[in-house]
Amino acid sequence: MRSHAIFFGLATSFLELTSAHGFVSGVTVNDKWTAGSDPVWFYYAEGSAPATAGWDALNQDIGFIEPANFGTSDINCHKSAKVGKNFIDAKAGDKVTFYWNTWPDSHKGPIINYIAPFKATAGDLSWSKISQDSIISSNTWVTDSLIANNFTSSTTIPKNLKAGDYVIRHEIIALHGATNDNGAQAYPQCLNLRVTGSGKASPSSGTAGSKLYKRNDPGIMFNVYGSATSYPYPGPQLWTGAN
Ligand SMILES: [Cu+2]
Repeated sequence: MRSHAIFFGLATSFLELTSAHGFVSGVTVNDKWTAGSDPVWFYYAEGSAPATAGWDALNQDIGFIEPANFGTSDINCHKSAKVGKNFIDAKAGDKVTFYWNTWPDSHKGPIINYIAPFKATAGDLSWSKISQDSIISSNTWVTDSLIANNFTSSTTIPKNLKAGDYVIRHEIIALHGATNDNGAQAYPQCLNLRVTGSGKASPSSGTAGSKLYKRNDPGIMFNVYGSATSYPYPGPQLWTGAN
């Protein structure tokens, strides 16, 4: 069994050094809060970490998945992720607002949301992209909006999505180093989602996490310091079959 006090102390100092990045501390749907996974879970005594809807991962450095690892299972829900224990309750058509604990100004890039039919193992998830945002206006990115909105970002659950259990994957791809090969940084966050409603549409097929991106995709090797007015989104086309 891990020693709670000693490891919590280490975690606190480690998180202070690296807290410039962030994680999704939770979501709201219709003003109801559901907690996500806090990476500090790792330092709790075995079995005593709080149960949340978020997938726990080995992201205690609040770090990222580098493009060299985009072909691995880690790109699904962050490093060595384990299924969340709770679910966010929502109706098809509801707005889900993600609360990041913080985010650095310098880490501009797109925010992309996916859903997958629920599976308990990251490598079994098959993703359909439901929304994506990037450049708002010259040199202003959706990550700037996130910071301006108290570190929040929202997406809408497709209104005709069939009721059932899903995993929602909310991701920021930071592009501050992306002019270099292997310089982009993916910050995927997964949470379990229980959808109700009378919708009829199921994602017919999705994309395995390990097939979403390649390190030389134009949206992964991208100059964020130029004056681009459009952004070549990486990953599959938007799935609109339940809109
Ligand atoms: Cu960074």
